[in-house]
Amino acid sequence: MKSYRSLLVTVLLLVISNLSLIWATLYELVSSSSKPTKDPIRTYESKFEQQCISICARWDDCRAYAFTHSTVNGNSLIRCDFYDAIISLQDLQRVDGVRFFMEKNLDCKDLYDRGARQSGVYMVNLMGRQKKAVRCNMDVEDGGWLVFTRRTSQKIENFNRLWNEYKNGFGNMETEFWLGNDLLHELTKWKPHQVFVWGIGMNGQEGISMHRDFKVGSEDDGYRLTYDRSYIGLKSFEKPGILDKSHYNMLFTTPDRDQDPYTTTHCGEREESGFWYSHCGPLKLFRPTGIIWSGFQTGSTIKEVQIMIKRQD
Ligand SMILES: [Ca+2]
Repeated sequence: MKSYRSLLVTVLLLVISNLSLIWATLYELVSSSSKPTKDPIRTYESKFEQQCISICARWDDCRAYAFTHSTVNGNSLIRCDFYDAIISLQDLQRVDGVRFFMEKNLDCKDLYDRGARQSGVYMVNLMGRQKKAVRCNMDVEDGGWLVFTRRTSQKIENFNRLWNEYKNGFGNMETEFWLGNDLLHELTKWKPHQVFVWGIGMNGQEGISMHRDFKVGSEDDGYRLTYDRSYIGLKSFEKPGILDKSHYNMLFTTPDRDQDPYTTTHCGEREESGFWYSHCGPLKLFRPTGIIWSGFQTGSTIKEVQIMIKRQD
């Protein structure tokens, strides 16, 4: 009888530890020294961290938890704060000794589908294999867009960069940046994506270009750019985009690598930035002097441009 009981206890412990393992894979550590600025929906005190995980996993409205471990008068105390919303990195405050966990999300689309509505920088588990902070645009066209480059009239970032810098990415997600061509290739190889080029003028007028099946080739193929050339029109915008006319099937060009088909000119050198140039192209986002998107608005009158991608349904 005694051995039967101990077997039962062992089996139960095994089941519990396996469940905890399954639950643990639902969350990931976002920060080891911060917690959300907003108030938790519930708080729980426990002796084991696993309890916090399993409670959050059981509640449909639990999206994240902060875990605080402290010792009071020699007694170990664990406090779990639960949150019902996905938290962006801007909404975290530094608090030593608090670890913050969030549901695993593969990309900005996952975040949007789970209720995130604020554009900003989020920690995601990209493609299920790479933990990375990415900028998500949740405002335009049903949200869930992963921004791969952003340029504003403030011209903060230097885009006059070399092949390897465009390959690996550079800049600051809060301001201006280029996510990286290797990552663009991996993402668009992983799942079909649509692309959305969005710009806004100083007068508030918006211009866009939107296409399905956006793909960036491998480095060996010069990061060749392809997409469905039919334009997806949207009523909220006045003018169609122009990405399809000049950039289709172009290889990536940087100031140190000329792959554009303009035989007498090196567009990367002339424009002092990288892009899928053809005849130096109508879309010049990164000139040191400002953004040019001919057919939309010219010169420095453009306030901001973002190019973003989203996993297709
Ligand atoms: Ca050339």
